[in-house]
Amino acid sequence: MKLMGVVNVTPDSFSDGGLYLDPGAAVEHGRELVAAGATILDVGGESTRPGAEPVSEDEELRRVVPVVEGLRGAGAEVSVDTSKASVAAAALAAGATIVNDVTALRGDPEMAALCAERGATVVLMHMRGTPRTMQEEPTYSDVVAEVRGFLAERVERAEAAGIAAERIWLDPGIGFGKTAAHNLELLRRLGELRELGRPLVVGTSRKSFIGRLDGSEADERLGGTIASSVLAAAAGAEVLRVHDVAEMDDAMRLATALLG
Ligand code: PMM
Repeated sequence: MKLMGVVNVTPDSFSDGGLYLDPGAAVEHGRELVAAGATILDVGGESTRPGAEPVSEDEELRRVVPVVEGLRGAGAEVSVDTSKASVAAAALAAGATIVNDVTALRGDPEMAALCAERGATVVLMHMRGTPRTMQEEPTYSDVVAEVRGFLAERVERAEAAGIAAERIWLDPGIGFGKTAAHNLELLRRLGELRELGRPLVVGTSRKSFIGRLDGSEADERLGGTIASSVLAAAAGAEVLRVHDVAEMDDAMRLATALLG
């Protein structure tokens, strides 16, 4: 199990927007997350919160590249959270090894070939619609079957583009075009996604479905984040994408000792 610490270099991410917009502050934060137990740092320059507007390529490059450069050699693998091939290319050149693409290679026609050519690991995430529209009444007949079918199709596309099977990780996209009930169903039946045979990444950290259940605001969702992430790990998630790495690392040590 690996902890992927979130380093958002954005003014508007839902729980930490604007905190680390300065590259120095973002690098410092990333180093703290490594000290706290992160083995992957996910650097993102475009907010994907519900309703978010896209950012320009220039702006995303300006935000992301200095932070990836600053975190090279910090003791963790660096992942770039982007759906733009130009941003991924610059981040890979600056030391990133993982491309975390919330569009699962659908956002930019150049992305799959780039990842194949550079030998990057790719995270393929399920999302219904786009961040601007995704929370407009999402409906599924069987959310787990649909997410599974989508991810299976994206794996085929990625492999057809030349991305090695062992470099493909999958993510159900908690909160991306899903109601609270859909998110719970996906977490409860995570085992069905393991049948795809790829490592699973799960990101519940501070998300609104937790607030729907316990009434918490984004900065009060640590308990729900930990409970959902520990259970996801117990169900087979290999990478947990979280903001609160120190607390998550403590919880996982205990959970691992108990569950083996
Ligand atoms: N969630 C967010 C952003 N990127 N990437 C993956 N692979 N999985 C996620 O669940 C995910 C993601 C939104 O959270 P943030 O705005 O706090 O970064």
